[in-house]
Amino acid sequence: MKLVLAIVGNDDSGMVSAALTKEGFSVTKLATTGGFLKKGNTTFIVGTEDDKVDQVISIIAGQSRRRTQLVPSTTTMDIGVYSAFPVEVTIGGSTIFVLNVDRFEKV
Ligand code: 2BA
Repeated sequence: MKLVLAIVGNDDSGMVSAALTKEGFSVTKLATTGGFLKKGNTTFIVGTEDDKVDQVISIIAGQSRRRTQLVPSTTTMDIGVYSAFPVEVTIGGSTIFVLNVDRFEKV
């Protein structure tokens, strides 16, 4: 048995949670915070059989893939004019750890 720990951005966590649950995986969600950016993210804990780990990773990747998005940005010019232009930013992406489970019990 394996334990999948997946750190997912909060924007994608709802979709990841819904997709994992729909496919029958038991999921625990922790509200976590990235140490570098101090932004909220969600850590998923999924205990599953070895042969289902790839499916879990594929579901998480499918719902949280790293992608780019155009966001509006403004700048002030010397003559006091505001200029609006779109800036491409990278969003999404997940960090996934797979750990061996020595023992699993529900009592
Ligand atoms: P990512 O590498 O995609 O990491 C996103 C979040 O995943 C991290 O949030 C952290 O919560 C978790 N994470 C990633 N790698 C981890 C690991 N090896 N162990 C435990 N948790 C891990 P943040 O720490 O806020 O980082 C946000 C983004 O800032 C990172 O995106 C990375 O692009 C950048 N970053 C992180 N630490 C950095 C550093 N020391 N120097 C430069 N850039 C850094």
